Amino acid sequence: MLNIVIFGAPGSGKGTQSTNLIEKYKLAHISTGDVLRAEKAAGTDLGKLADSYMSKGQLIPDELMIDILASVFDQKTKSGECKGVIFDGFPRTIPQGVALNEMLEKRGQKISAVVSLDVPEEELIERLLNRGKLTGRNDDNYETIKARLDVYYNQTTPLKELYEKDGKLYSVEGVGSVEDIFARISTVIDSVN
Ligand code: B4P
Repeated sequence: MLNIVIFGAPGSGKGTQSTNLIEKYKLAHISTGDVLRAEKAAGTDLGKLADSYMSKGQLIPDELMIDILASVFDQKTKSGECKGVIFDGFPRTIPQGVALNEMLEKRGQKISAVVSLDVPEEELIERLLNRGKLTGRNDDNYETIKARLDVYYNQTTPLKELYEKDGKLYSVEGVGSVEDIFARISTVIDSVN
């Protein structure tokens, strides 16, 4: 199984690139952000709780996210038709990274590659402000974007060291056209596939 983690700051293009990657490589898409937004839209208790963190640019507590992960993974891979999974927005903390490794190990699998999209902060802010204008997403406003970036630098980037040590980290320039970036990521995936 091809298990790809797509890694990067908010607005780095994780969701955008995942949409194309799942088509090309026949992967299931696990976007924890999408899972939480769907819960919010359905008005569930989890959705209400998640929104109270997301609207402030904070992460949902690890225990909750880790619980959700295994059930979403099993549900998305049960048909047996997909050739692997793209993890979009998970892991975001070291405990989530450890939990992902353990979950895959239990199922006789491992991470194939971690693709990190590098985008300068000014561009991230511009992209997210634009998306906020287009979609009205309540975490795409300047104050919340700044909080999300702080969370990314403090809680998420330490994962890079972990994956670098494992020899799994591939940094990709995340600026340019969506197609060019897709081609760069494809080169990485082809090299581990
Ligand atoms: P996510 O839904 O994961 O959202 P994101 O990181 O903000 O955005 P993403 O990176 O997918 O967006 P994209 O660049 O594709 O998380 C939202 C929130 O959910 C988090 O803040 C947190 O509260 C919570 N959450 C999620 N997972 C969690 C976890 N594991 N643990 C705890 N909490 C969790 O797109 C951004 C914009 O850029 C788009 O408008 C796009 O069109 C544009 N764009 C993309 N590529 C471009 C390019 N090449 N050039 C120009 N624009 C581009």
